[in-house]
Amino acid sequence: MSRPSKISPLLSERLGLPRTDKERWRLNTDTVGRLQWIYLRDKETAERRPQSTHEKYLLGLETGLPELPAAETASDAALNGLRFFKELQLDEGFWACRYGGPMFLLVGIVAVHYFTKTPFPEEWRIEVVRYLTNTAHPVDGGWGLHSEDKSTAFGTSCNYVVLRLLGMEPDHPVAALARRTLHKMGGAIGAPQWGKSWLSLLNLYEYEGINPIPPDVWALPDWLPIHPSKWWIHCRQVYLPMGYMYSEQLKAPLDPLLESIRAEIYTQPYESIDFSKHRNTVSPIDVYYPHTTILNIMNSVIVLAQNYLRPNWLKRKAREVVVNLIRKENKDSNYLSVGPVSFVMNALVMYVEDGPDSESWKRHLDRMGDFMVISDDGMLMTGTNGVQVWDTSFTLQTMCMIGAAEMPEFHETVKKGLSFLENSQFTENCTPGSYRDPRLGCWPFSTKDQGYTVSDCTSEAMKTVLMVQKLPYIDVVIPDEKINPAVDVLLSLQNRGAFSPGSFASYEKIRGPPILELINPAEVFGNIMVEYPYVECSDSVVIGLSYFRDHSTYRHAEVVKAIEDAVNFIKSAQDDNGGWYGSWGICYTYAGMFAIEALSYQGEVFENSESIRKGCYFLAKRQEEDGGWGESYRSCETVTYVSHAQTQVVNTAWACLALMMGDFPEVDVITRGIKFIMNRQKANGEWLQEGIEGVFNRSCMIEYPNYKFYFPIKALGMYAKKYGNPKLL
Ligand code: LAN
Repeated sequence: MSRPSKISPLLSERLGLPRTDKERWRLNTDTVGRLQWIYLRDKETAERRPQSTHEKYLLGLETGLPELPAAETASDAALNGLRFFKELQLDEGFWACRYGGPMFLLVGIVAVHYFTKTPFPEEWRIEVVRYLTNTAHPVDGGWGLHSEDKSTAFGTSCNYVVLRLLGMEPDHPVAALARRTLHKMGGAIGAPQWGKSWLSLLNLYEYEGINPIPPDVWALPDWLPIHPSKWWIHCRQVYLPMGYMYSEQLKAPLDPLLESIRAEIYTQPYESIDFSKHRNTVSPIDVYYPHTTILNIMNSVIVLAQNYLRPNWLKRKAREVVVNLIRKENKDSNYLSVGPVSFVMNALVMYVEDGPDSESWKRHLDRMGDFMVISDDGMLMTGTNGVQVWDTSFTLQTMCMIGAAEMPEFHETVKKGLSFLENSQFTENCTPGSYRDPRLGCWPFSTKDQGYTVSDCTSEAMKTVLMVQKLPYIDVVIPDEKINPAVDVLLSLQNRGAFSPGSFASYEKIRGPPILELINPAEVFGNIMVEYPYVECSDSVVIGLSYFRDHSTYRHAEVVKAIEDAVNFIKSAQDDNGGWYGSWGICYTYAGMFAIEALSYQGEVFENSESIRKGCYFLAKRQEEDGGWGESYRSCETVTYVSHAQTQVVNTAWACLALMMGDFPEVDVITRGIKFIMNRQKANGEWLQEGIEGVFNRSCMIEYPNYKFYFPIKALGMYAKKYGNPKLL
């Protein structure tokens, strides 16, 4: 069951909660995509630097962008959309957004500030309190794993603690309601392992009540199939510092505030709880991936072993190995780490290891703001340090595909975007011994500084660069010699042998056996232990390599073979009913679009391809009465198509794109979808935010606010090109 939508006016306003002055926020950026919101306390400084259109838009302020001539055709609507979206581009060429959704991140950054006695900036404090107030469940006042989730013990315990640490009194109506809901779920004792770890750091839980996170596994020989270097990158980068916290039993000193929180979040007195009996206590509402018997047995054995058999030298050795790897991760990611959870944990480890005056801790501190974004409902912590390269790639591709890139009014947008992609290409490999693959010549999802390439991000960015550089007014800034290394990496990332041959995973090749999932200890996430074959990643790589195949003869035979093998994988991943399950977007509409696009690049269309026929019918059957599509995030959890209560512009754009790329003969179905998109467009060319668009690990949703721009624009523009741009409205 999803939550009712937000009530207006915002709860924080109805309750009269303090807020900062929206007109004082500015977004600091640099040429490699850094995003940092700063608050100008001084009025005069604020006046000297007027807010830009994108800043106003992101803050939910009036942008003053004009009404555009009413669209009659799909092409008018596409161009109107682009005219609006172009105004949101930053000078450095990329687009910003609020990359929110996950509701378990703030606890990390607040806990690390509290532990290290680092003052939490006042404007952040005010706005985080507003955000949590505004995102609390409208009925029960709790929080879930993500912003559209039902309330869970994880979300509610962690965010309750955040509010209390940030100064909300326990009898404040927001805190009181959340606490009541938490108690109904059995209290904070039912938080999953990650929640228990943060609570333990804050001295609000006891380490003996957490299932073991032995850092010692890092000291095992790395050829072993279970060695963490074989795990999915996010899993290994989170469990690395979490293992350190666990092994060193890091704990904030008890103080009166913590003591009173201890008394608030449980259903019995803190001292009366035997924490060692609660390693496996997780609120049933929270559980997505229950423990397996193997995991439970393993945990019990490790608990005994670490209490009685773990020699001190092993503990020391493990600590040394872990800290060294964290230092490498910091260097290779410019202190950002792969994601927000490992980022704050690594910061904590550096504080403990190197001290409050150390360079390493200060570098982390300087990065904290890269994850904090201000929006109309408050301030949140983002899922990565942005979506810069991903959004820029799709926007530029869209402009090329629909012919807008050739129009003089968009030349600057394209040039700036290309220059950002140029600045974002990796120019160095990672530190040896960090278990990282080559990345030279590749692109990231967010920024070059973050340092991680993803198969599909490289492929989509590469395709974009190739497309843009074919435009007559563009100088080639990334010549073939600089594209070829990206192709080398893409080819090296294709899975071979036992693990879904032909497919592509996300950051790396599949390194470890999927059976490792049996020891997934996180309770709330699925598919985290190793890399998996992802249909969308495989699609994007096929699309990029196909484009490259027609552009260059470099490693031609291998490129052709890689495409062929990946296409076979894509076909084998299609369900009997014609759908493809999407792992990173919601869900079947998302993956359907990518898969059909990939196949269409091989000359497959409805007429000649069974796979495309099935894929098209799968989508066409799910069109709603009003001509739109609406897919619920529940599709991701249940692995079967679930309709959303409301039709959605983004799902509709994906479905229409799929049907057009597959050359679906019932054009009327597509036309109704296109009209639906046009009807939802505002007079200034924009579309408003609807349901959440993305997902990870099957259970956690994440926002992609710019999807509502470039995918509808692409669908409209493609429709106009393909069907002669008839008058529709
Ligand atoms: C992302 C965001 C982008 C996404 C795509 C490129 C869209 C995808 O095709 C491949 C996987 C990738 C890169 C991806 C992986 C997991 C991420 C990084 C995220 C969904 C954004 C946030 C998420 C990360 C794991 C969140 C932090 C939470 C933990 C459980 C560590």
